[in-house]
Amino acid sequence: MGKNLVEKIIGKHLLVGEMTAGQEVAIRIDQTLTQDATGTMAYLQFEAMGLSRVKTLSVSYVDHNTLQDGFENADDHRYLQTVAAKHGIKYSKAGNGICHQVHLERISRPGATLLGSDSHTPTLGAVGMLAMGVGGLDVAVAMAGGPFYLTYPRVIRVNLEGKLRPWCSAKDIVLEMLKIFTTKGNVGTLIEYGGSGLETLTVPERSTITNMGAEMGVTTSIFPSDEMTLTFFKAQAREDDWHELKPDEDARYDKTVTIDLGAIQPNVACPHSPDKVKRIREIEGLEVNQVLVGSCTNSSYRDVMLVAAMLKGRHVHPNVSFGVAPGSRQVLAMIAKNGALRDLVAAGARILETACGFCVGCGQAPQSKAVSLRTNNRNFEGRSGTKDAAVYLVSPETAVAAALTGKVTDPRDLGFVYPQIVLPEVYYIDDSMLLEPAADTAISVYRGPNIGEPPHNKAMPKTLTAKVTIKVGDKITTDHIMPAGPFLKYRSNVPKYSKYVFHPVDPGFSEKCERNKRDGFNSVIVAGLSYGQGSSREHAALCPMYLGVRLLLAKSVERIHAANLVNFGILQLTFISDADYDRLQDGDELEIENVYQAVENKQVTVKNKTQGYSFHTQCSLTQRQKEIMLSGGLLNYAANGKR
Ligand code: MIC
Ligand code: SF4
Repeated sequence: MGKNLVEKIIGKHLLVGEMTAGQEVAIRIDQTLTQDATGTMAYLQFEAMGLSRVKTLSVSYVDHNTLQDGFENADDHRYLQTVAAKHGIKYSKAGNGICHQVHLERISRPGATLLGSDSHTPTLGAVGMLAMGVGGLDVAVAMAGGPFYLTYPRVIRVNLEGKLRPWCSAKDIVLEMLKIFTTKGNVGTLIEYGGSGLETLTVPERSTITNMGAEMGVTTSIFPSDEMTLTFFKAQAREDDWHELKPDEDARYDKTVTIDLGAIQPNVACPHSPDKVKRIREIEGLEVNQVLVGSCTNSSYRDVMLVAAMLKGRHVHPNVSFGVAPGSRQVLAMIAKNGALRDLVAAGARILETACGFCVGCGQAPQSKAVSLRTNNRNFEGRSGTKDAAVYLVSPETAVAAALTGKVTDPRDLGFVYPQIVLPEVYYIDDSMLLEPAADTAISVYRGPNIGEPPHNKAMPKTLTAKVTIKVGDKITTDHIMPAGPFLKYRSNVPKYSKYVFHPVDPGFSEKCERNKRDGFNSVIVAGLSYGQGSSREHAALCPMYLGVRLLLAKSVERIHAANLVNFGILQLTFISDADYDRLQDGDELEIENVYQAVENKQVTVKNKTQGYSFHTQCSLTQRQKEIMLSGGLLNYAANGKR
C-alpha cells in the first residue's frame, strides 16, 4: 500500500507511537517559529529550561505588537532580540513582515516539520511542510530538543479539479471549504490537497488555502511539493532547499472530497464567523465603510499586485477607508520598485505597516456599526476593535470591487478585464532584517519592567472543590477568553493581562475568580461546543490558571486550546449529556473527589453540591496528558525530569 504525504513526513520523524488515526505519536521537530505576542512567554519558558542553544532551526518574528503605544512593546522586542541572539535563534525585526509570509519566502523546506506558536503556522503546508500551530510552551520544549506529541490524524484528501474562472481566486476556494467543513468538528483531521487543479495554483495561492485550514480547526493542511513549488524556490534563490514530495499513486485516505474549481464563485464569510459563507451575490449592494487588504492570508506579492493592477488609473470611493498592508518587506520593496506602490497611493490607498496590524485589532478599528470588508481570516465579534462592526471576509478581488464602488460588488460586474499577475522570476532578496544569532552566548538578555517570570501552577489537589464562575455558549474563541488588540502589550505581564480574561463576555470575571480564591475555592468555566477556537495563545489557559481556574466543563474543546489547558494544569472534562450543561448554573459549587483516581477512568463523576446531584463527564486525555495536568502543567512535569 502506498503512502500519503502525512505518512511520509511523520514516518521520517516518528519517535514514539503507531501511525494510526486517534493514537498519540511523538515526532521530531526540525523548525520552530514564534511571533512576539506569544514569543516572549515561549522564550521565558525556554530560558527556564536552562539550555544554552536551541536544537532546532528557530526564528523569532516581530509582527504582532508593532504599534508601540507605550514602552511595553519595544521592551519586549529588545528582550526577544537579545534572547534570540544568545540562544541561537534567528530574529526577524519589526518591519520585515508577517511571520508566515516571511517563513514561506525565506525559511520553508518541503518535508520538514515545523511548530509555531501561532495558529496559522499551517500556512507553510503550501510548500509541503508538516506545519502545526501550538502554544508557546510546546515550542519551547521543541527548541530544547524535546519531542512533540500529537494525535495521529485522520487524513482527508481534497482533490481540486479544473481551473478557477476569472475574478475567482484562492480565497474563494478556501471559503468554499469552510462552507463544507465549517469551523467545528474537525479536531483530529488533516487535509491533504491534490488533483489536476494544482497545476494552476501557485505557492502564494496555495498558502491562502492552507492558512485558513486553521479556521476549520484541522491539525494542519498540506500540498505536495511539485514543479510549482520548485518555481517558487527558484524565484526565492533557494532551489537547493527544494525537493520533490508527492503522495504515492495508491495512497490511502480516510475520506476524499472533490472540488470543481471551475464552479467556484466569489464568496464571502459573513459576521461573525469564518464559516458563515455566502456567495457575494447574496449580499451585493450593501454599503461599505472600510476595506482592508493584508494579513497572512492575502498579502503576498501576487495579491498586492492584483490590488494595484485593479486600482491603476482608478480611485477609491470617497466614503470608503481603504488600507493595504503588504505581507513582507520583500513584497513592499518590490511594489516600491515596479511602480505598483505609486498606483496604490494614487488611487487613495492608505499604506499600512508590513505587519499583522488590523487583523489582530491593532489599529484600523472601523466606525460604529461599520461594514468592513477584509481579506484576513477571522471575523470574530469585536476583534476589529469595534464591537458593533460587521466584518466580512473576502478575496482581494472582491475587496477592491467594494473599494471602488462603495458597496458590496461582485468583481465580475466591474466591467473591466481581469488583470493577469505574472509572478517574478526572481524575487527581491535582502535578508538584512533577518538577523543571525550571535556566535557566542555571552550576551546579556534585556528585560524591561513589563517582562515577568512565567507563573507556575501547583499540583492538582486530591479533592477539587470549585465554583462555576462563568457559563458560556458554543464557539467561544480565544479572542473572547483573552482579547488581543489594546491588551496585547500585556502578554509578558501575566498578572496584568489576567485582569482581562473574558473581558468581552464578562468584565467582572477576574474579580470573581479572586473572590473565589479568597474564599478557598478554585474556579470552573462551563462552555458549549468548540470551546477555545482560533488563536494558539496559551494565555487563554495560562491567565485563567493564574486566576485559579482548575476545571473546564465543555461540550467540546478545540485542539490547540485543549493542549494548552493540559500544559497549564487545567482539567478538561466533556459533557456526556447536554442536559447536564443546561442544568449547571453560575455560582454552583462542584466537587470531584480523589481527582487522581477519578481521571484514571474515562468517566469522571462531578458532584454539584449546590443543587445536590451528581453527573458523569468524559475525560479524553491520554495517560501522559493526565500526568502533566495533575502535576500542575508541563513546566512542573519537565522539572520532574519527564518529557
Ligand atoms: C491570531 O490571528 O489570532 C493571532 C493573534 O495570530 C494568534 C496568536 C496570538 O494570539 O498571539 C494565533 O492565531 O495563534
Ligand atoms: Fe497575524 Fe492575523 Fe495572521 Fe494572526 S491571522 S498571524 S494576527 S496576520
